[in-house]
Amino acid sequence: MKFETRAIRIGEEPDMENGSGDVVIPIHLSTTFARRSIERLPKGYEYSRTGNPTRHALERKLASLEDAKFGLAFSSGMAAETTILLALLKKGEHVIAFDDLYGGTKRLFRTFGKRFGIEFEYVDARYAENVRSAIRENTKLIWLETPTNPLMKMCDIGEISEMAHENGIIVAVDNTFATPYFQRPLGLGADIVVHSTTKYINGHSDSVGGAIMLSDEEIYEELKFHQNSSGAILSPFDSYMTLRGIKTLALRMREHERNAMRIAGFLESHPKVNRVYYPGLDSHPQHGLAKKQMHGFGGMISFEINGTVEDAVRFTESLQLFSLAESLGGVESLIEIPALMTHSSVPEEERERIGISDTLIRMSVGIENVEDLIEDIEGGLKRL
Ligand code: P1T
Repeated sequence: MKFETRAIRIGEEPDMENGSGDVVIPIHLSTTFARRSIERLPKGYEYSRTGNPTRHALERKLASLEDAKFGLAFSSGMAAETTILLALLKKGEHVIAFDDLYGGTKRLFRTFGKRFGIEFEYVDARYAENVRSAIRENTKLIWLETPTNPLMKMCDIGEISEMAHENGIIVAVDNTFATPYFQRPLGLGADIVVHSTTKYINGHSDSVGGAIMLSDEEIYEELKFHQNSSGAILSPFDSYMTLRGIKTLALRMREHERNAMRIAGFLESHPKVNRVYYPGLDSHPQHGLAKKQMHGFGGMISFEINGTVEDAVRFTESLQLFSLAESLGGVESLIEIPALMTHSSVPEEERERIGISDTLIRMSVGIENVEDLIEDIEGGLKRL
């Protein structure tokens, strides 16, 4: 079955024998499930934190889209990330992470590492040799985002996974920016895929959620145990919303990309724009890698305007169609300044070192009409 078909059909097969043949999975609100005897659970469900039919439908769909055996749906992307750390790491272990990551992920690593005695080491994973030279005896996990938030840096998932496995290290990839429509890390060699489903997967900015997809049964059981223990589950209503959103993932991603390509080209040729970070541009230093490991380039663009922080703030505040807001991946276009918003929790000198300047602007290009979007940006740049 192809991607578009799976996005619509998997997990929501009408139940013609025992159910009423719903073509859309119902929202199962029941917190508990009655059984005939202690040993006989109806369809395996006992208590809704442990398992819920609506959430299960979503988990099956998510797993299918990432070519994974197993899926788990969480109450947020951060809840999914926390569960990976809880399930896999113990005191004295070492984690290698890409130096450009979502600010909240770095905040989690910082606080978790300090409290539980785990060392997180950041490397520029664009160059796989940097990852190799950071590997130690006690390295347990390599954490990657590709493309990264917000600088759109990429790393070679296949090459890094190979060197990780030679050393018995687990590789987790945050695939939120690319989505499984454009990139499937498990097929490239990674062990775990993590998502903030709040973004493209749900796609409509009306549900906060997270997900983990993987095929290793042992790691899956460990993650499931910790999810159930901590209770970091997605609600039945949010599971339903996300199931509904996913059905148009392919359509939306094609349109996000088409609009982003046009806008990236427009920005690149504009005299008031200094630099554009978009993997689909020939000028992106890793355009070749993007073509090799992705099936498309997505809808996220970062860029530097030729001006001061005040100019950047004025520009983002002056737009009409791009809402000034954190988050990304919804049908509506959003704009933000990472240093002041999504990445403000990353210490200033660290931001400087990896290239997140105070004038860097990040755009989540929506699927409105692209001419309207360009007119909005053009007007904002003119006012500078
Ligand atoms: O917000 P939440 O669903 O908990 O997901 C966290 C998260 C994880 N990974 C990536 C790559 C992310 O971008 C995020 C959340 N990011 C934003 C809110 C943002 O505006 O960048």
